[in-house]
Amino acid sequence: MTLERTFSIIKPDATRRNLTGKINAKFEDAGLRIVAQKRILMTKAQAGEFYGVHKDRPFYDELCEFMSSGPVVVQVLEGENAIAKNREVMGATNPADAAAGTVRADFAESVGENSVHGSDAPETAAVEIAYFFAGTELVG
Ligand code: DAT
Ligand code: MG
Repeated sequence: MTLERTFSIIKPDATRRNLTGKINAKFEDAGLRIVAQKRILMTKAQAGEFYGVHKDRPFYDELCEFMSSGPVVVQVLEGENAIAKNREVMGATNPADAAAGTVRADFAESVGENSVHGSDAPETAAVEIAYFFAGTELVG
């Protein structure tokens, strides 16, 4: 069995509604282990750097504003095929398209305020984990 790690964020719309536990239960029920986790407040500049890949998209400013509008929970999830599995549990970006039972179908408020972030590939997972966590903070 090969364990993989992915990076996840529980976004401000979800922490505001006290949904951290309910979202974590979905991750754990799917076989993902939370091997690191902390609640932080991102600055707009930090959100901008994190989402730099989207800097030319029309929603970039709104996204950075939103991601720094309240506390987020940054976390590292570990499991078999963790990246794909987490994307499955998250559901589609737009909650209107998200499959029943996914985090976004159950909790997201809109395409912008969609409750969770999850890495989309091994390379981005590695960069995103290192952006928020030191190796010593990950306890498998
Ligand atoms: P995902 O979060 O599913 O990986 P993404 O990487 O394409 O989606 O976009 C990053 C975030 O940007 C997304 O979670 C919410 C926001 N976003 C994407 N498309 C948007 C849109 N059309 N309008 C507003 N916000 C959007
Ligand atoms: Mg993405």
